[in-house]
Amino acid sequence: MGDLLMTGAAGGAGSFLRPLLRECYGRVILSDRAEMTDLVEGEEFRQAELSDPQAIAAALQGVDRVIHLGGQPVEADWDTVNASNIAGLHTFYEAARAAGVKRVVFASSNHAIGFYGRHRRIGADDRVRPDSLYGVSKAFGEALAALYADKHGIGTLSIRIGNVAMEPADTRRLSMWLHPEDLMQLCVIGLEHPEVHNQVVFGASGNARTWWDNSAAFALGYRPAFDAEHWAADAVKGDGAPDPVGDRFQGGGFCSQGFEGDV
Ligand code: 15L
Repeated sequence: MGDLLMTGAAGGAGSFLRPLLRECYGRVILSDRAEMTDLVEGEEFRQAELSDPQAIAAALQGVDRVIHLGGQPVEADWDTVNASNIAGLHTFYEAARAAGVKRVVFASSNHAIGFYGRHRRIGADDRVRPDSLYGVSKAFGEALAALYADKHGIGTLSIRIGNVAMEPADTRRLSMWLHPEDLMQLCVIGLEHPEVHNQVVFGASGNARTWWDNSAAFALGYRPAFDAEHWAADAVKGDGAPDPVGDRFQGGGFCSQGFEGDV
């Protein structure tokens, strides 16, 4: 059996997952474009920038399963999004194919479907409605994952992550918050479940106010242990000033950035 690699390991979700991965797998290879110096027993570090095919190939040596969190994590200009999340993701999948990787957990995002209204309940098969160039790049990532699954046999679980944090930060997050342990559960499903080929699931805990039908994840055995509602009284204190556009849509402020439509 090959090694497990996690890209984007220095980021927020990566930092939450590190101890959980060590506990579950004992050994994990971490990769990030930023240098990481706080390694502990069971962790190895391979520095790589997604736009550098040689570095990505070196990071993937001996690896057969990847949690791919790396890339641009929020909205940015086209060149930045393209370098990491479009061209960079293609570089990553090509290197993964060449390295013989069998499974990828792809960190997609709620921003691939951010322009659905908050009154809508959607499932993983509803069409994408990106709210930003970043959201478009995540929709592209889901499509690239489908191609590499169907054509090259790399099974991928694309997780449309809501917001990973210890507690929900505001009213919007009450509907799409994801506790790190629930994220870990989804990652293990993505890495291990024999039926994963090219599935899209929602990365959300068992939130009472959810906007998402996550039956695709439940069918794979996902049993979230947390519900944002438990923190509802505190979460609403995190709400910012009213946003007439963002407050209507699931993607929140990503929708109002540069918005020129009708409110
Ligand atoms: C994301 O996709 C981002 O990576 C994260 O930083 C948050 O902005 C999150 O979405 C969110 O919508 O809360």
